[in-house]
Amino acid sequence: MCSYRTITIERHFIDQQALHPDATGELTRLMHQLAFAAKQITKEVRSAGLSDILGVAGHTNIQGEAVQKLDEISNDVIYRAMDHAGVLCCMASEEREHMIPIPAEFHYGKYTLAFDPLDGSSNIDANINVGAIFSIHRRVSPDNTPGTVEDLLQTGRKQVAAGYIVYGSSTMLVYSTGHGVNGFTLDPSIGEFLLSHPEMRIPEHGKYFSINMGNYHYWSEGVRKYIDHVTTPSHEHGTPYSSRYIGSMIADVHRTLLYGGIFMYPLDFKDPAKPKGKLRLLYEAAPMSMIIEQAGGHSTDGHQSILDVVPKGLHDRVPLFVGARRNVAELLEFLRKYD
Ligand code: P6P
Repeated sequence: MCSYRTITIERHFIDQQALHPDATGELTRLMHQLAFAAKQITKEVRSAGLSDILGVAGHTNIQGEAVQKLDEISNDVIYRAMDHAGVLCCMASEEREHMIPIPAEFHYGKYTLAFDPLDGSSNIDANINVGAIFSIHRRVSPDNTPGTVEDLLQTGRKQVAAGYIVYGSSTMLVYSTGHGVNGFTLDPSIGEFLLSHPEMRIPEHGKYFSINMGNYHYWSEGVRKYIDHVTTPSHEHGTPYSSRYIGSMIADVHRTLLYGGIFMYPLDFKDPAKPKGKLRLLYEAAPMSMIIEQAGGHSTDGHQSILDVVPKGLHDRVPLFVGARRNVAELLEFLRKYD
């Protein structure tokens, strides 16, 4: 009987594929290519402090943010791992304004990939956890033709698979195809992702809240009242909770998945250029929400599940409240009462 530690991610993909008799193996190949890209980016991230790839690349992206050199490297590694694989009809990246087509010389596959190649990249120089987030949909346009933006603009509920790769004390790949959540840790000595966190479940509740407190005076009354609640000592309510905020969504949500609590990036009135909040729907909020909901948690924009928000553009932003079911329910009570 092999232990979890010896189940490689490749074997897990094969086992998952066996659950779908009509599977063609395209999704398996897609996930395998993502795992390969993760190993390549791990090598770059681990050596970033020793090679001239820290710091900014000298230009800004569609978001108006300074592009980090590792952003570009990670974006290119994922693109080159996927463009020829014959499993995608198009892609979208945080680092590219428009849809990324599959070159005409390659087969057009039946899936789309939207990704944030390096979330939290502004923290790279401080050696803080960063990572990639990915979202996969089944195309809606005819097979064997070039993909279209409509193939990408689908709700999170329709994701075929989603997940993230976090480069921390170790490299972890966490993903779901709609049948629960599994986490794999890269064993650098053999270059394999091994099943380290089978069937991940988020606790029902947690005494952690994660939010950028510097924006307190820009939030709605409901959000401020909730934060006042979780920071006010009360034996009855078991408060105050502990505050945890890394400033890399991928790391903050990964911790929330493991320990419970809630991560929040509400709509704030600080930046008129971001009337819908800061985080992007397609390749940040929706994939991370699929993971949390598949693990038994909940995710909302304050009004509806993130997974039901219909994207209108590749870089739509949404307010995000995601975490343990009881923590999110508690937050929603304050929004309903005060907003
Ligand atoms: P702030 C990183 O730049 C990011 O997009 C998310 O990963 C993170 O949660 C958020 O921005 C942090 O934003 O305004 O708190 O610095």
